[in-house]
Amino acid sequence: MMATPRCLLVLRQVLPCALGGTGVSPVRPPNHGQDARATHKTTVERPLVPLVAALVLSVFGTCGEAAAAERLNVLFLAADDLRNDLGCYGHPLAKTPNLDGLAERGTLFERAYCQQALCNPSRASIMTGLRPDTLGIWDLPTHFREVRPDVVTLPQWFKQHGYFTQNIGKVFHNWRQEIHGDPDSWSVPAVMHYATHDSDKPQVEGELPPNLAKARRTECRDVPDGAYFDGRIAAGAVEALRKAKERGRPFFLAIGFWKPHLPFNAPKRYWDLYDRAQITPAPNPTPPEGCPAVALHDSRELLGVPGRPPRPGRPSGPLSDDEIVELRHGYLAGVSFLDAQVGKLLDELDRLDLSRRTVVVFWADHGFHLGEHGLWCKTSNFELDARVPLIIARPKGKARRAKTDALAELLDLYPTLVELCGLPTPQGLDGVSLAPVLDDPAASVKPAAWSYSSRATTRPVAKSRHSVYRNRGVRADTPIVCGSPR
Ligand SMILES: [Ca+2]
Repeated sequence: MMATPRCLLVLRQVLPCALGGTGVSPVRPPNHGQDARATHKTTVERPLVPLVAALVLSVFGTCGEAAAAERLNVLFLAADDLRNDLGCYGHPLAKTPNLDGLAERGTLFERAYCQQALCNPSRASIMTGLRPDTLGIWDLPTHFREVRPDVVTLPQWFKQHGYFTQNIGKVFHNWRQEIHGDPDSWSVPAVMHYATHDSDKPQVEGELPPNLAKARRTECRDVPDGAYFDGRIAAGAVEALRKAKERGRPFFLAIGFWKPHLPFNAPKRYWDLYDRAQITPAPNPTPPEGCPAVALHDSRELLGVPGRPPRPGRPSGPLSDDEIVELRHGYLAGVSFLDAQVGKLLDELDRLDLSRRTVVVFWADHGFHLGEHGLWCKTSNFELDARVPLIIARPKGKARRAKTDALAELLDLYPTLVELCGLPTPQGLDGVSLAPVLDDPAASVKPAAWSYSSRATTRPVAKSRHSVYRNRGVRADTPIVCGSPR
């Protein structure tokens, strides 16, 4: 549940290893800065690829269709701002029976890392299989099509190989962007994918029950799941699974839940799963001793922008202890709300007898802080932000019930799912397939995992993590090899 100050101390202890080449090698920053962006013209984005794929499908005709009918489906489940606060990851309070059940029949990655603890760069990286530095995207507004118009996304690759691809909910980050999601990725238009989190207001028939929560950006109302985005997304996903079953084509169904992202507005029944008396403020509410300022931020997403007047209806400034505990309670409620929606999909998958033919993957775009290190929300490279839950469950009957310490990066999902479903692997991806780890949890496919930010680049190596800092807010700056953040 908590991150310890050990994170950054460990970074420093192992830095000589990264700089001097001793220990784990070769470990180099992959594809940094402009050089990488200029030279990384990949096969995956060449327009020739879809033409070749289409030609192959055409040539093989009905044989290809028959083969496609035998292919595995993909249920691709995304969570927003979810750190590893799940029962299956050992959280002492979290009630997440459905995700725990998914982990029971799949492989749980103990050391999976996002590529940047911010929605857009993380999701752009996952969906293209390219690092933030390869894409040149470290911020919220830049859509990956602006910098890589011909890149072939993960679902687009499946679509080009005969799959029916569909998106319900937030998969691509899209708010503040001219392009809404990525229409090229899907066989049908995405739905419930473009909004702001604060527009997730309760929708009920009749009188709206009172808000029983008091802390800023919390809401506790006795309303049904469907009052909020994620309840409606789950209902839409259940319907999509039924139609996919009828359609009979292999499918790639991407469901993006908006929780447990702020505001913490899970329906009351999920708040009621927890005893407030058992919830405490973070035991490490101050930055680690000697922590460089570049590793920290001002928590403006929750606390407001320093020096600016608070937004209407949104308090700013320090939190009281009661608020802190209520926020931590609300986060857990959101995690359980999310878990319940995932459960609806997994139950429907079983009911439709699709579990035997479907790979289920669950991931979060990045983690979150709830007062640890004096931080709220995300964008740091501490473990609580960079480390993410990742569960991959192959079709039932090949259950692993495994946990692995193998390093994994979210951009590895692209080559992993492609391999699991028997598709050709496009060249030029920055990740590697995790399939060997699914076969053997003791296996390892990479020596390092990298997380980036506009302030810092961090890479876990073996059992440690290394940092390379870039200038804060300067996207194309040459990274400064650690120890002397400018
Ligand atoms: Ca996010």
